Order: sequence, then structure tokens, then C-alpha cells
Amino acid sequence: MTDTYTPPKVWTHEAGNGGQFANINRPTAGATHDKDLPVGEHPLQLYSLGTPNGVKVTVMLEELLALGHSGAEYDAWLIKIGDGEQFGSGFVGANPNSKIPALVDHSTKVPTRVFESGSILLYLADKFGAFLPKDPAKRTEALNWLFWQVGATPYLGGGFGHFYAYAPEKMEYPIDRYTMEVKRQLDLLDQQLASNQFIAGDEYTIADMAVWPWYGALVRNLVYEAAEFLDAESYKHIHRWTDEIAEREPVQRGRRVNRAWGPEESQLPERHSASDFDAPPAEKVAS
Ligand SMILES: N[C@@H](CCC(=O)N[C@@H](CS)C(=O)NCC(=O)O)C(=O)O
Repeated sequence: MTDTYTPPKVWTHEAGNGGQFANINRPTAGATHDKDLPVGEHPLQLYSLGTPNGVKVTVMLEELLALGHSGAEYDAWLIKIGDGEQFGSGFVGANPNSKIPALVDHSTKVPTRVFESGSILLYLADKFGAFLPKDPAKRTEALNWLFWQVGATPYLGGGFGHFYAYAPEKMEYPIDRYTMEVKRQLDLLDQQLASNQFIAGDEYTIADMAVWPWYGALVRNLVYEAAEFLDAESYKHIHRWTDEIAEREPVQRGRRVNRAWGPEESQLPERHSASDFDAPPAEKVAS
């Protein structure tokens, strides 16, 4: 590194020191404006965006519906995080951490708020008794990998992805540090998937739903354009698993929900019923 930085005694927030995300980053929590959340007709109300963390939940909901759990019908509302909608008072009420996804379950006596994608997956798995093995040892193994994902992926997204793809300039030190860790994570997953069909064994679980939108997308070059840099081709078992999951119809539906970019046919900014997937493009655009 040619440039060095001497931190001041006390850090101060200056406009622009959040890089590409300067307009939404701020050092305080809480609402910035009053705005109620819309509520549709289904028991489950999802406030989200089709990023990997959002896709985990929409895949789970579509999988539950495909299994015949009609109680998993949901309204999915678009939260435009680039416009700061996660700081509206209604959203902050659903998730004080101001990040998508947030779910509100209106089927309980008092509506239950659920935030953090891992917590939402676990809540839904327990509520419907699906995608989490009943056998205690297998359940624990699935939860091991679910919590692994929640803890590991910030190194991929907030660390590697940020410095490799988004930082205003390329810096060797953080890119090296996070590349090392991400490649270690990929090798771990590859070894695990060499001897297991799914992440936690022989059953498809919420652990697969948590890991796939991130690491599947990474090896398929759908995030950060880093597949070549990471030699993603070499993780053969991750590729096998990624393709297998991508073929599932509920996964194909779930990855479209709350997506408001990319090819027209891949988008479904809001979802209020199963028939929305077949709606003509003009009717799909969230107002
Ligand atoms: N640990 C959280 C992470 C959620 C998260 O980082 N969401 C991002 C989009 S993928 C977000 O809402 N960012 C808006 C912001 O940081 O203001 C989870 O798994 O739910």
C-alpha cells in the first residue's frame, strides 16, 4: 500500500465516507421518517428485496407453498434500501436493525415480528414443521450450518465483496485478507458437499436455503464478478449442489420475488398471489 491513514482521536461521520453506500450508511440506529408499512390480506407479510438475504426467505415461502402449506401464503412488499426505505418508522418497528428481510406474522394473537434472515428461516421451519429434520442430531447439524452461514457470510459480502467490487479504490491488504477467508469458506463447503448431497446431510433444509443464494451465486459469477479471481471453477461439488438447487421450481419462483432489476422476466417486485408470477410485465412493477 502506498497510502497510509492515521485515524483521528475520535472518528466523525462525514458525508461521503461510506463509499458507494454513503447515501444510506449512517452511524446511528432508528427511524429517520414516519412511514407505515402496507399490510395485505395474507397471514405473512414480508418486507424485503431480492438480494441474497431476501431470496433465502422467498425461496422458503415458495417451498412451503409447494409442499401444500397454504398458511404460508404471503404478501411480499418491496423495500428500496437504496432510497432509505428501511429507515421508515413502520419498517424499523418490524426490524429495529433496519435491514431487509423483515417478516410480520399476523396469524398470531398479537402480530409477531421476525427479523434476521436466519431467524426467519428457523421461525418458518418450526411453524410449519418443514425443512428442518425432526431427529435431534440432524436438526442440530442443519442449525450448525444455518448459523455458520449467518456468521460466515459477512466476510464474503461486507469484507470480500465490499473491497473487491465496491470500494472506491482497490487495496491489496483487505482484498488479500478477505480472499483468503472466502476461499477457505469455499473449500469448507466443497469438502462438505463432496460427501453429502445437501449442506447438512441427505435432506434439503433451511441450511441449503441460507447458503445457496450467497455461495451458489458466487461460484456462478452472479455476485461481485469474482468467479475467475476466486478460481470458482475448481469447487466442483459446490457447482453440483448449486445446479441441483437451481432446478427446483420453488427456488426459481422465490428468486424472482422482490427483484426489481435485471431481465424483465426475472423480476417480480411485489408478490401477493401465486398468479402474480404469470402477470404481464406492466402489472408486475411496484408502484
Ligand atoms: N444479518 C442480516 C443481514 C441483512 C442485510 O444485510 N440486509 C441488507 C441487504 S442484503 C440491507 O438491508 N441493507 C440495508 C442497509 O444496510 O441499510 C440478515 O441475515 O437478515
